[in-house]
Amino acid sequence: MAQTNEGTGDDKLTLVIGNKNYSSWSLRAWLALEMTGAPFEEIVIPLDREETAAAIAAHSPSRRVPVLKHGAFQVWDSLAIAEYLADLFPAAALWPSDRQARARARTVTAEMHAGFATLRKTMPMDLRARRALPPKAPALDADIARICEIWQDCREHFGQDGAFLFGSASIADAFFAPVVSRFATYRPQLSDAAERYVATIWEWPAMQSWAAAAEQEPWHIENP
Ligand SMILES: N[C@@H](CCC(=O)N[C@@H](CS)C(=O)NCC(=O)O)C(=O)O
Repeated sequence: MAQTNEGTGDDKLTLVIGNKNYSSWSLRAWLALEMTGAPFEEIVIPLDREETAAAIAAHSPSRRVPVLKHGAFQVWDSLAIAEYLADLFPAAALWPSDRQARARARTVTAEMHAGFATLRKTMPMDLRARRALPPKAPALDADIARICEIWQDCREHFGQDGAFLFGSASIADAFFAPVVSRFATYRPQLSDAAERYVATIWEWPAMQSWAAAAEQEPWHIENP
């Protein structure tokens, strides 16, 4: 298979994702792609089934979703996909235009991408579900507190009176959207400011259409 679409004229965008109820990494890339306004095809692979690994391997060298195909060219990993889309669609302003706001948006996005292991493990995304909060644990409390601190700090210093972290929706919001879904499922105690940001993300039309599709999915994973 050709490794690039350069010169081929094939500009079709396809996003291969996991099922929407469970795939937190896919949600990030999907929201970034929605923000571009570009038409794209979506291939949904249900996770945690016998055929999942082979189905993903047919599209993704990393054996992980999401993977973006731009013609024959592939980009895997949600952050690399978001960066590729920001390059491809500069007019969509996926990152804030101010240099320091952009640096901060990249910083908190990277922090989300690389961290919060306890929260990921103990509060897996299961968008449709409403569950009891996991047993109290300092590491989980620290993850939740740090996320709320990031939200408050971004809104206070870079929010420009908009409802999103940097005023209007950016890749940073796409990366925190799965946390919002987790908070809706497990209902930890949050500050008023954090609750307002949770509401902003839930009301985001792109998030609503992802959630509506998740509600319709037929698959169920017992212990996601
Ligand atoms: N760092 C990667 C992580 C991707 C990842 O772990 N994806 C999970 C689904 S959310 C996956 O593909 N799991 C493979 C499987 O369940 O077989 C990214 O940001 O895209």
